[in-house]
This record gives sequence, structure tokens and C-alpha cells, in this order.
Amino acid sequence: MSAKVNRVYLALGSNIGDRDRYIREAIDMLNEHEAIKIVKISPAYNTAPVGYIDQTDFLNAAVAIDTTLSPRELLAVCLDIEQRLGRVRTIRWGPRTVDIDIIFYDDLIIDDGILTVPHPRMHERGFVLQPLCDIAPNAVHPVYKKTVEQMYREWKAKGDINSNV
Ligand code: A4P
Ligand code: MG
Repeated sequence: MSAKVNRVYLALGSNIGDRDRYIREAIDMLNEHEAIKIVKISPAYNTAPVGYIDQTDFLNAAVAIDTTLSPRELLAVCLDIEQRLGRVRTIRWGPRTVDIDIIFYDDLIIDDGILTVPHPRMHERGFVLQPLCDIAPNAVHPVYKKTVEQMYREWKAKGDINSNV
């Protein structure tokens, strides 16, 4: 019997060194995993830092994957790739070679103390919504029951002068 294939959306961000290479290498490393297939890759966007703003601009992208890994197994793979690409955790929201966040995992809602899915801040972050909207405008947030396109439109309509994509 084969394991269920799940559709997952990941957000990637980098703001140290050769950002483009880190994003591409992270995607290659995901694709090399036998239980992960990359289905779609968004364009990468240059974005101003949100949260901890005293740092250089990010490059952000999103990917759709099909995977038979469980959410926690997938998180472990993402953390391992972050580590292999030289990420050192210092300040929260601080600079990083690569950050890989699980945005949606099918329509699951998870909050087990280690993993929170959907990602709790995705709906208020242009740097997640814009690339996600390129590859999955019709994906529905299982808690808010809104499509990615709707959330991205609402985020843009807020017109917050302090926020960037
Ligand atoms: N964790 C829980 N839920 C998840 C999930 N859905 N996906 C846990 C991935 N990890 C999840 O993450 C800390 C722990 O969260 C993980 O070990 C995992 O067990 P982290 O990557 O070390 O911390 P972080 O990324 O600094 O924090 P967090 O909360 O993921 O921050 P955000 O909200 O992702 O913000 N500005 C721009 N322009 N572009 C960016 O990419 N990123 C951040 C990080 C801030 N500002 C940014 C960007
Ligand atoms: Mg993260």
C-alpha cells in the first residue's frame, strides 16, 4: 500500500550572502528527497525586512510540493536543509541564509507546540502571500476559509506604508 500524497506549500526566504543560490539550493535539496516532488516554483521577490527591520532585504519565494512525509517529518527535513545551508539561529526574525516555513499542509490545522500550520503569520505577510498567489491563488486557508488571492488582495488593500511585499 502506498502512503497518501499530500499537497504542501512552503515559503522560502534568504537575506544573507548569495540569496538566489540559497533559495535554488534549498529547492534542489527538497527535490532530491525521495518522498518530495516539487510541483511548482514561484518567481523570487526582493522584499524589505518585516519584524526585525535592521537587516538587509530578503529574497522570498514559494513552492508547491507533493509529499508522503508527515508534517513533523517534513519539518525535520526543512530544518535539516536550513542547517546544511549554514543557517545559524541568533535573533528571532533575524538574518538567515535560508528559512523554510510550512504554510499549508493539505487542509490540516496543526498546533502541537512544535509545529503550527497554517503558518500563523502568513495572512499578514506580503512576502509570503505574493509568491504563494503566483502558484496557488485558489488554495484555501482552512481556518479563515479564504483563498490566497483574497488574502493577498486584502493585504494590499490595507495599504500600510510600513509594510513591503
Ligand atoms: N515552527 C512552527 N510552525 C512552523 C511552520 N509552519 N513552519 C517552528 C516552519 N517552522 C515552524 O522557526 C522557529 C521554529 O518554528 C522552528 O524550529 C519550528 O519548530 P525559525 O525558522 O527558527 O524562526 P523564524 O523564522 O525567525 O521565526 P518565524 O516565527 O518562522 O518567523 P516568520 O514569521 O517566518 O518571520 N521579512 C521578509 N521580507 N522576508 C522574510 O522571509 N522572515 C521573517 C521570519 C521575518 N521577516 C521577514 C522574513
Ligand atoms: Mg521559519
